[in-house]
Amino acid sequence: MFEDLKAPEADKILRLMAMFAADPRPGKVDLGVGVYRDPQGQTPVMEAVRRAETIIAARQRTKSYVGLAGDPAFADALRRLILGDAVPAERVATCATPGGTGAVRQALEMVQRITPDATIWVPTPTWVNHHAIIDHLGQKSRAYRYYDAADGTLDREGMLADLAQARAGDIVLLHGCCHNPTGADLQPDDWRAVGDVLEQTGAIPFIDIAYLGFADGLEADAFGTRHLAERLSEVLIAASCSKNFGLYRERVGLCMAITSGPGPRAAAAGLMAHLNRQSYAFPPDHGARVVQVILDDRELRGMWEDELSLMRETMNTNRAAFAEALRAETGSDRFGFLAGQRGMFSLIGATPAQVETLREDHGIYVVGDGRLNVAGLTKDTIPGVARAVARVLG
Ligand code: PLP
Ligand code: TYF
Repeated sequence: MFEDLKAPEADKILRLMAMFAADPRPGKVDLGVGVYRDPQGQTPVMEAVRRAETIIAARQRTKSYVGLAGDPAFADALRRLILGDAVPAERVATCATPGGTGAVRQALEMVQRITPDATIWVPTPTWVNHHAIIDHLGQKSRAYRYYDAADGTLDREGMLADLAQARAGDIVLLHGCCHNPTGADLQPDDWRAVGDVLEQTGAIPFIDIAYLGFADGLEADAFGTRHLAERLSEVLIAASCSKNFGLYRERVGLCMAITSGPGPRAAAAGLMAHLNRQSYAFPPDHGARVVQVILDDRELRGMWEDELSLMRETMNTNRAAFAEALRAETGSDRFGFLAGQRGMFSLIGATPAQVETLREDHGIYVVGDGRLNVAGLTKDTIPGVARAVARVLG
């Protein structure tokens, strides 16, 4: 059966990760895959996570199965973190998934099951896995304008004009905060305008929120999600704890469906559990339990929030320092937009050839579309990276 098989094209971000690992040059700099790094260049286990794991190790008496939708206490804690009291729990169906990617997959599977003719509206650009999963499921998709590359900001007018063309029941994919790959986010006023368009068209938002707490703080970063949750009767949400809890390999995600009331909620919850069953039955529990223990314990939660704030400050400090170094190198404000964007990623506007030169000649690893992970920078690497970017992008 495998004789004539052609392997599908590999994920370009993960391919870059392998190339970086194989590069023997000592001065190489990884600005590729979306992993947070501290000022020493490490991705440590967060202290709150370590403590929660100690508590779990001491108290856990069984590793028996939990349930198809995962632990309800985890779902409840993460729902409250993201949604606050924007919607009553009786309207929200939840199901734990392997990572945010699993939540994206399960949400889109639900759409496929319920409304196979729906068009999925995706921002240009968006995370590569959005396209990969939508194409895998054979869903119809349409691009909406999102990013104004000329000044590194949201193309608000283009976005609203395109989304006005969505039909009732279509799905509009939005990034909750820290847009991947542009770092250009919707501001409260933009969320309100998107809410207006969704109300007018009857399209349903699908919010992918993988970086809560990485932009301006837990409350500020949840604004858009909560705003739409308050206004609309139906919202899909895919949440990840990979980044903000540093639990990448544990695979912690939650799929949420806000419904109009208890009846539809029960049906959606049933469908989610069913979809988990078809794919892998029980979602991973360890990382989800770590998140629940942290969120439900005052001391651990405070510790986690402090650590998260430090991570956010590191990224925002890197942004300002990198923009400043590029200003000094280029004598222009061409890269000034980097300081105003949020999250791990920004597009530096490099062509594929320039990305290759950065890698081959300077040992600087940036994703092929010119996406750079600002968390991969440190005080020591910023001057060299800025010099190389200025020279190569000349
Ligand atoms: N959605 C977006 C936009 C992402 O950038 C990521 C990457 O981390 C995810 C979802 C989910 O990641 P994971 O499956 O590792 O939780
Ligand atoms: O965009 C990123 O770098 C992260 C990590 O298939 C990631 O979101 C990259 C590729 C992938 C899954 C996760």
